[in-house]
Parts: sequence; structure tokens; C-alpha cells
Amino acid sequence: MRGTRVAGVFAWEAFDSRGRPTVGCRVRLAGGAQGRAIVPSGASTGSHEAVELRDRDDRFGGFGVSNAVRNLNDVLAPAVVGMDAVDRAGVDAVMEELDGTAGLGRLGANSVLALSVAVTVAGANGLGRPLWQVLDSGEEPLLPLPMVNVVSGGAHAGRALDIQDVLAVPVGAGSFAQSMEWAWRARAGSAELLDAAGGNSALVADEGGLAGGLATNEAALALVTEGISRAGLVPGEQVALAIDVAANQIFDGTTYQLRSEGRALPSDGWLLELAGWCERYPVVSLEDVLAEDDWAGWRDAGILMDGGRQLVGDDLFATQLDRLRRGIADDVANAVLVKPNQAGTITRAEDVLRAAQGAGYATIVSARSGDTEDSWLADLAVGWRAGQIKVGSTTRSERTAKWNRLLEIEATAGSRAQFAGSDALTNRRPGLPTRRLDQTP
Ligand code: 2PG
Ligand code: MG
Repeated sequence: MRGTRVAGVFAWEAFDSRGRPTVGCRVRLAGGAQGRAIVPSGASTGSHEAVELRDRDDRFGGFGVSNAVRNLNDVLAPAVVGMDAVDRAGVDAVMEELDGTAGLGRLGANSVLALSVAVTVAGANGLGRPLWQVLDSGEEPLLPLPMVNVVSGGAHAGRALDIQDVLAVPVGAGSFAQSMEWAWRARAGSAELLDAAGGNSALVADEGGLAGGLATNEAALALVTEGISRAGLVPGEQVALAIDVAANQIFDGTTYQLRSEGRALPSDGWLLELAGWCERYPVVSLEDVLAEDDWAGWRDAGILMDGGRQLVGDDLFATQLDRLRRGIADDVANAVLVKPNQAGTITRAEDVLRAAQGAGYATIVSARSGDTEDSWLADLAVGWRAGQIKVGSTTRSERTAKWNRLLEIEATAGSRAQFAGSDALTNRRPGLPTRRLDQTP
């Protein structure tokens, strides 16, 4: 009998980093190996993502997950016990069939993902290999280029700013470790400037980014650009900027609302505003610039890919294959954020990543704003050769858990480690179209 056969499954109600209940799951294999996972949860969620099951009763203000936990223990576990944990696609298929809904909301995508990840981790442990290695087709680990949160706004920071994140992308770094040191310096330089201007860098948001103390959205871009310089690094050459607008959060159905500035812009006006920012600051990547179903607006967003800039769909694609395919056909973006809990299973998330890579899209594996002490996401980014990863800032343990795992993988591999660096960005990929707002797609 194979030692990687699932012998037992146990789920419990745990907490995520925002202090909300989430699903924890432990899988025990016949040979004695175990796998454990606690799943993340977003705040700026898209309406097309896989559906978390919440209790919506008196406990935890309705955020409890006791029904999802019960479904895992009573429905999913008996079906998976006896299966080979190495066959994660088989396990995921059984769970999808048991749920029977596209969004996995009957049993809960939170319970399904917890078991999907725990089985994958257990399978790797059962084989006695690091998780990234059992996911990888290559021989050497490919460390991703990190996007590191420096300033937070939107739903992650009490809406201190309208845009959600300004991130540092260490485009000139030669290794993952160096990229993290540069991102750390960019954050430290920005924090010093914020404090000098009367802000308070001790106040951090959900993902550990600096929160509050800035008058306008553009001030956040200026702060981080100057923070990079203050740290002795060259903006754009050594460390560039990325922006996650998380535009669902500012779209009222008609216009994009910059409430902190008392302005509202239609989609084309908002795109021109963003294009202006890109002229004034070294922005190499823009995410969710428009709302998830503003497909007509997204066609015009090609203006932002001008010069090969990376244009990322997060809530737009929601790690769903059908939405990614539509985006590729309509040529609305050139990169995709891959969030396992938007997909619902590891298999679905990997399918999206592979389809994107096949279409020449850049791929960024991403944590959620409510995350956990787990580090499996780091192994996925390496094993899938995603090229990029986004897990928040350089503070807060649920963030550093992932950075620490990547540092460990790189240090362990020594000279065998490869670093994706700026080649991972869409703008370094040849042959990608660039358009202007006045050009018909
Ligand atoms: C995002 C994520 C992570 P959330 O929008 O990219 O930063 O946020 O998990 O709240 O959706
Ligand atoms: Mg996003």
C-alpha cells in the first residue's frame, strides 16, 4: 500500500491575520507524513471569485466558518480518505464534483482550498521533497521577482487613500535576497520621509504597508519614488513602482471616485489620470485599474501598456479560466494575478497560470490581505515558475513567512538558484502590442 495514501483528514476553525475566522486543515498519510494548511481571505474581493462559506450568524459577527469546517470533516474528508495525495488533481476533481457548483460555494471554497493545499503539502512531505520541487518541471528553483507593498490605502487601510497599494519592484536586483534588501530600503526611506512630513510610520495597514498621512493618491507615488532615492537607490533603474488600484472599490457604477481628493472621473478620464502618473513616476506595473466588469473601459486601458508596461488583471480575471480567456481574446491586459483562493483549488489556480503563460502573459502569484502564517504560497510561486510574487510588505509575520521561505529556498540552492528578475515583467517580453487611447483596438 502506498505511503502517500490519505489516511486521515481533520479541519478546524482558525484565524487569519485580520483576525477573522478561516479554515485550517490537516491531512495525515498512511506512511505517517502530514500536511497542514490555513487558508487566506481577501478584503477587496471580486464578485467572480470562488465563494467562501461564512456562517452569517451571531458568532464572530457572521464571519464564522463552522459550516465550512463541518463540510470538510463530514463530506469532503470521507471522499478523499484512501486517495493518493500525490494525485492532487484527482483529489480536486472529487471535491469539485461533491460541491457541484461553479463557485464551490455549497461546501465552501474555503473548505475545498484548505483540503486541496493540505493534500498537496502532505503529498510532498510523503515523497520527502520540498513542496516547490514536486510542483516543478525544471531542475533548479526559479525565485520570483517580488512586488513589495510600501504604502497602503483602500480597503486595507481604512480608505486613507483611494488606490489600494503602491509597491516597490526591485527591477535591478540580481538575486531574490538582494531584491528584498532593496525593497526594505525603499520602505525604510519612504517611512523616514513620511515621519518627517508629520505622518506616523508605526501605523501599518492589513498587509504591513504604511497607512495614512498622505493628502492625495499621487503623494503616495511621490513618497515612494523619493523614498527609493533617499535609500541610495535609483528609481526606475534599481527599484521601480507598481500600483494596485483595486478599482472595484472606487467604482460607483458610473464613475471612478477619488473620495480623498473630492473628485470623480469617468473611465477614460481616470485612465488619462493614470497615464499622467506613469509619465511622472517610474511605474512598471498597474493592477485592476478599472472595475471587474468594465470590459469596454478595459479595452481602452491598453494606453497604459504603452512602452510595454505591465497591466495586471486581479478582480478582472478572479483566477478564473473563462474570464482570463475572454481577456486574452479581447487583448485587455498582459499579466494576471493568481490567487489560489479566488480559484478554489490548487489545480484550478495552476490551470489559469499555465493558460496565461501560454498566451505570453506575465504571472504573479499573490497572497490575500487576510493571510496566515503558512508559507505554501512561496513554494507555489517557485514550483510554478511564476516569475513574480506579491505578498504584502516587509513587516507582519504572515507576510515575512512567505519572504522567509523564498530566502530559504534561494539560500539552500546556492549557486543553483535562478532569479527571475525583471525578465519576469511583461515589459521585458518581446512582441507585445502597445496601443494608445485614440487607437481602435
Ligand atoms: C489584491 C489583494 C492583495 P485582497 O487586491 O491584490 O493585496 O487584496 O486580498 O484584499 O483582495
Ligand atoms: Mg489586487
